[in-house]
Amino acid sequence: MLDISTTRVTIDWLTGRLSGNAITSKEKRLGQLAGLFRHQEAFARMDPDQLVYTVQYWMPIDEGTPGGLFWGNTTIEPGRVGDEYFMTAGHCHAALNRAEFYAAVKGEGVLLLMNESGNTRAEKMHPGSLSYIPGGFAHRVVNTGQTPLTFVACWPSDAGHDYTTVASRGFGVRIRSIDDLPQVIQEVACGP
Ligand code: PAN
Ligand code: ZN
Repeated sequence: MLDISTTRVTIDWLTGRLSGNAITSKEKRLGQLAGLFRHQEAFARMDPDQLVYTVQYWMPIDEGTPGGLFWGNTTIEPGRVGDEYFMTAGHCHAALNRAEFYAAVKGEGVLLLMNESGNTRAEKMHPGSLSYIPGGFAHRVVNTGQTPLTFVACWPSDAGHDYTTVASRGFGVRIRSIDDLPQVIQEVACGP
């Protein structure tokens, strides 16, 4: 007789949280995100220890292995730097033709997707939204709501992460609160 084993990892679908020994996690606090937000003066006035987002990963095989998959979740806290909402740093995959799924569990937000020509589009994220991020598209998530935004993600184990491209060129747009509503605004230098 064959034993039926239990899985090494479980998901709480109400929260997206992963449990199990194989899970790793990371936190991003404001102080680690210098240069990300447009309004540098507002940034300088805020607590560098303030939590912006947390990530949990399950990497069942070594990073870089072709043909495998990784699973993770991200929770972005509600908040703003000036009129710009809290968001992930954003990246493109180092292997440019590697895609990814994002599915929102809780909260409200916007996924920014920028192709290699620098054209950006924005997609709503809400509980149940499922977004396909094609290979070659830089991706960033913005929490436009009053509560934490949680989404789960699945991506290839040989995708890799390139943060320098997004850090230097941005997305061409920013999601800002204008008259208390999230708006996609073309990037401009921070004025008075
Ligand atoms: C996600 C992201 C996660 C955090 O797992 O890594 O949301 O965002 P940053 O990596 O931009 O800080 C993913 O897209 N993996 O490929
Ligand atoms: Zn990714």
